[in-house]
Amino acid sequence: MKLKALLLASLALSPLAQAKMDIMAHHAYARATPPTAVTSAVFGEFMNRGDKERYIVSATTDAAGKVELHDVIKEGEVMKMRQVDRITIPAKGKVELKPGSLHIMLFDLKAPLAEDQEIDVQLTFANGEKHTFTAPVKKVMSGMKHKH
Ligand SMILES: [Cu+2]
Repeated sequence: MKLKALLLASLALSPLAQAKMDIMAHHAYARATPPTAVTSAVFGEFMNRGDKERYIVSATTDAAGKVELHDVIKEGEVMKMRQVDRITIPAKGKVELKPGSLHIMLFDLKAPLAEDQEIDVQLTFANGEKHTFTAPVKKVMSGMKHKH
C-alpha cells in the first residue's frame, strides 16, 4: 500500500510521465486487408486530457514499411486522400480518426493484416514525446473507396 502511494507520488512528480498520461487512445483499430493488399489504415479516437493542444507529427509500426498521416478531402464530387503534416488533438478534447476522414496510412505492409491480429503503433508528437497504442485488426465496412 505504501509502496503504491510512493509510486504514484513519483509518477505525479515526473513531468514526462505526467505528460504521457495526457494522451489516450480509444477504440483504435487497423483495417483488415485482403491477402494481396500492401496498404491499410489505422483509426481510433485520441483524447488529450492536458490543457495544451497536441500535435501528432508522425507514426510508425513494425507492421508497415512506411506510415503517413492522411486526411480525406472532397474535390468536386471526388473524395481524395492527402498527406498532412500533423493531426491536432485539441486541449481537453479529442480527435477522431475514421474511414473517410483523418487516418494513419500504412504502406508496404510486411504481411496482410488478418482479423484478430494486433499491431502496435507509435505516435510521435511535435514536442518529441512518443505514445504507443495497440490496434486490433478489424474488418471495416467500406463506406468509401480508398484510392491513391
Ligand atoms: Cu490514406
